[in-house]
Amino acid sequence: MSESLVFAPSAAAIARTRTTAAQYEEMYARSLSDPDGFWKEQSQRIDWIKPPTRIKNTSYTYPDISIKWFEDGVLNISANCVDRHLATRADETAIIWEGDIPGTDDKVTYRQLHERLGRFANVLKANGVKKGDRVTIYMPMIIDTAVAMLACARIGAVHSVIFGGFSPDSIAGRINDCDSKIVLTADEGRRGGKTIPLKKNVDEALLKTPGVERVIVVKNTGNAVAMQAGRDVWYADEAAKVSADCAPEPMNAEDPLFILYTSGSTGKPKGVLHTTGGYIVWASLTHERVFDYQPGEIYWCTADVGWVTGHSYIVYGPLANGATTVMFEGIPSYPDAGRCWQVVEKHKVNIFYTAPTAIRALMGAGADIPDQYPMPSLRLLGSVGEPINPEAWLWYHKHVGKERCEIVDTWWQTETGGILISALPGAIAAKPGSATKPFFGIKPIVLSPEGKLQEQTKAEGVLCIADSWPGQMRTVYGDHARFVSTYFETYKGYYFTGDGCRRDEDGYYWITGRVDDVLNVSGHRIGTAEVESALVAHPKVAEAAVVGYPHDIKGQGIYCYVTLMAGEKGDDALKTELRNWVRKEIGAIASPDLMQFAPGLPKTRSGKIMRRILRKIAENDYGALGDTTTLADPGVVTDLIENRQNR
Ligand code: 6R9
Repeated sequence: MSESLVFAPSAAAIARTRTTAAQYEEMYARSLSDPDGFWKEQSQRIDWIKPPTRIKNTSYTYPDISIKWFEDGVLNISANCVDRHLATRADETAIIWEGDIPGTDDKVTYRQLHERLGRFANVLKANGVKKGDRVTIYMPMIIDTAVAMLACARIGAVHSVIFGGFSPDSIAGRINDCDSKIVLTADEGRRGGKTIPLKKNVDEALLKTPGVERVIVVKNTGNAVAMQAGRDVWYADEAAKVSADCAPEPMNAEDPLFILYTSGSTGKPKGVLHTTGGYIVWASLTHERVFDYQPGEIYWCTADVGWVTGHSYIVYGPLANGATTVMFEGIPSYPDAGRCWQVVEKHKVNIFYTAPTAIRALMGAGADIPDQYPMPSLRLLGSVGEPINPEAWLWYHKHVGKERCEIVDTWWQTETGGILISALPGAIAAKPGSATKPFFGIKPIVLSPEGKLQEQTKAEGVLCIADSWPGQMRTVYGDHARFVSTYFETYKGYYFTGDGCRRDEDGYYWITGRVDDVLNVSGHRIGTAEVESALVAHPKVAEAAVVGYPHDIKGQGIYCYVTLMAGEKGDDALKTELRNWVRKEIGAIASPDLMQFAPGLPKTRSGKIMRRILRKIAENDYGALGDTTTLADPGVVTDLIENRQNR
């Protein structure tokens, strides 16, 4: 139905945009035909200590993948995000903080942010952190977390932010993987009316991390927490001992900026590594163009800084552009489903950027809620994290945007550093459900699953990117071979995104979801392999297979098939036990939605689990199982269908 719907840019968006339709076409063409010239010009948006003379030096030639941008440039990101705004907007608000508890808020100006990050940087130095060291940040959505990230960038330390929802075991794995000797945390966080025991989780994690020497704890809720003498210190005590004056460390463009762990189709989460120069050019340029950000506007991205969206579009992109960025500690449904709209009106937000899962949840609460809020300040809406279904798009447009706001559906990944496919307001017409057109420098290509290039405009297949862009990840931390094999081995010569897509006759891209064993649950990436290995680690579980199924709110739900050890009884109590076990092993975000005890799993004669069949049964689409004759024991399928959980 909705594929024929087209929303042309409004007159208001056209009148104010930084990028007209003609400029988009011209700049896009130039970015592909003359990347060196184009990116040299774009790099001038950054204050370099030494401007780069070498622009693009990248190779997608398997297996010698090498990605370098602006490689002889020298800069400091914290200086770009803060210091350089002091001359023009020192007393303007950099960050507005809105607390979980309605009525609690705070803000910092660029001048205050400068002071706070300098002091935090000196605390890190005084606690032994040096350029190149990895610093783990497990903190709530508070201003100090942005300060801590910028403080790392100030001194050239590499931060690894871990989402507050991850369990102690997950924290430990990430700390050990990057050999981080220091952890920054808070006593507790707040979210949706609950407190999150951050320090307690760190204490538990640290039982399994021999390398951690120091924990710096920010006082947030003020509730009592255990402090281990010699290891744990309060941030406030440390801050009192140092000055706020910390010169920015000159960093090479290719020096690492941060590691962010993300799930893949196999194995443990991998440490996606981003570097300095290319990342900040990409984050700031995309933020400016995709949101058509103009000075003085209030911009709110509802993500958590524990995800890449929080890195690029709460902290680095907006601050590099001198924006006012909102940091929200809470969740859209607390204390009620009107919270976001209250916050938009309270802070006069102009640009609102959220995820389809949140939109669908708010949709479920009823249109009469947003209808009570005129939200006159709103100008632009954004969506990220998963495909937005046209129904949710239309609801967002009507009830939140009042049919007056443009919508940008932004497709990108942790690996890409920033947005790769999105409409530009005032330049590219929207089609609900399509991420629309590629950003400058991005050449998406569609391949058949077998790897044949689909040259005609209208095509369907897997989505790859033909060449490098400045914001691209550089490697998997500590495992370059995994970087090469994950992204460059299957389709040689291209970056493989892991997503499927369709390109329509207008050259618009429609992302259809992951084609690998990665689930997208409420916009969070979860590897089926991770959930499976958590399940089989339980003493009563012999084997497990995990697949996704369509879920009204979450987009995808987690469906687990579990084969128990001989003699174990599969009942509801065990389901609860296993669910809690997965939450403990990974975190609440990986909590199984449906669980089915299966005496056997469908396998080929060579012993491979036939996931296609398990997916179909989980989708309650067992009439279309396809060929099951290659199964070692076709009988197991009958039992699986009879006992399916999604009906
Ligand atoms: C930024 C972020 C990446 C995966 C990606 C894709 C899905 C993200 C999307 C989208 C359709 C969009 N995805 N944005 N799918 N339309 N606008 O979400 O990063 O957590 O690494 O997830 O999310 O499947 O491959 P990350």
